[in-house]
Amino acid sequence: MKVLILVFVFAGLAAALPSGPVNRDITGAQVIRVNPTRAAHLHYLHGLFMQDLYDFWTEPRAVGKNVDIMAQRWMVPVLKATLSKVGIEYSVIIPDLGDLTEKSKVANDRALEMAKRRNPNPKHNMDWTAYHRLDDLYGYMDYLAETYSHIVKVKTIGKSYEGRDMKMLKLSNEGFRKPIVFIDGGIHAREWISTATVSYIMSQMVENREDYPFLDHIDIIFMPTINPDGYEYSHTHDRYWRKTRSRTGVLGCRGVDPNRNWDFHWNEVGTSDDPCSDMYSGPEPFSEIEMQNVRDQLNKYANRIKVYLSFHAFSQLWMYPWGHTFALPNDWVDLEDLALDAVESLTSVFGTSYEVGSSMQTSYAAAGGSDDWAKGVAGIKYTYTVELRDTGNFGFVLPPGQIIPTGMETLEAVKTIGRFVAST
Ligand code: 0X9
Ligand code: ZN
Repeated sequence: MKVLILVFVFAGLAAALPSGPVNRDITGAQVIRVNPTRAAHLHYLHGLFMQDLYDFWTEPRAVGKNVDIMAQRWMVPVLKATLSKVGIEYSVIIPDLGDLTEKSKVANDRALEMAKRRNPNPKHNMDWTAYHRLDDLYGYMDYLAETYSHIVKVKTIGKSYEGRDMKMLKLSNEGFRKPIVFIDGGIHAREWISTATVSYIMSQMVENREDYPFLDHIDIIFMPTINPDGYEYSHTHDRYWRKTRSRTGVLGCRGVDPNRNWDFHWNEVGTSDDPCSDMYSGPEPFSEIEMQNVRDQLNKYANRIKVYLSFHAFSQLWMYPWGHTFALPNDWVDLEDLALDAVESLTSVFGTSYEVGSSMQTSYAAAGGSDDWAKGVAGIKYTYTVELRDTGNFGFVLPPGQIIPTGMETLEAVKTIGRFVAST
């Protein structure tokens, strides 16, 4: 009885507080895995997800598919009691997120230190044995532009809200207007593996250009992080920060979910009007300067961009539009075919398996994503959102030792796409 009363007190308290991760404290927080075995479970979890009281690391997708929920310490008993009450079984996959985060920070700092010490090239600090800060990444992009000036151009396409550069690298041997593959990463700050993977692929293709003959026929644009403020904040303050860092007018609740901010069916589904929410779509479409900057580049090159790839983490999904409706684009078979080929190449490296399908089918409803806009407004035929490793064992804190393997396998997928574009 006492427990029950406590649960209600906690639940009441939770409802009275602003939702979302205000001053997120992860000391003693847990990540809890549930497996909805019935449609009713899924429905219930979806309701919980929409309440925005917890950080859903993976959203309710389908019966039989795990859902990982992060609960802050004081909400853990509430969540467990809630799940038990409705008969949903759960297991604790991360018993102390604060502890794990601290350990992974120590491991990454050590890896960074070692990378610096062993640095084979004094002209930059970048490597892929650790997750690097923005300065190292940008220093490396500038180094590539200087060293490979015949094929690389690095441009600052604008500034972020907090005044950081937004750098874009174009790999091209110019000559004529070739088709383009546009690749971005880091739209969600905490998804570090996406920034690291895009920069890995960029590095391989620039520094070993001769191994990629299809580059004679296509150009590739790389933007390893399109949310630089969020990325830095996730290194310095809150490892699980997802959004931009713009002021919202609500004290203590900054940022907009940049992947809910694009002007295509904006704010229709899977979004929030609450500035404290991690899915806040913003006061209006393209309220975020960073997304305006990327939009302008996509518009600029729209008739040459054949494939738009946006890398995220995690869940191992290769998704095509739409994210705002269950309906499929008319040409979905073409998109699915290319995705299946890309995933086959990826899997051939280490056996990592990916699921392929539309965003709505494979994950959940979410309008205002860059992929939907790139197809629906910019008219780019092949647009994909890729959720990289893993499937939840480490989630956002994927150990740095997995950066290179993730990069290697994803590179194979991008090569398949590059060859396809070059041959059409
Ligand atoms: O919700 C998102 O923005 C993406 N998942 S994540 O866990 N990385 O946040 C999926 C986006 C899929 N595309 C659309 N819904 N348009
Ligand atoms: Zn994401």
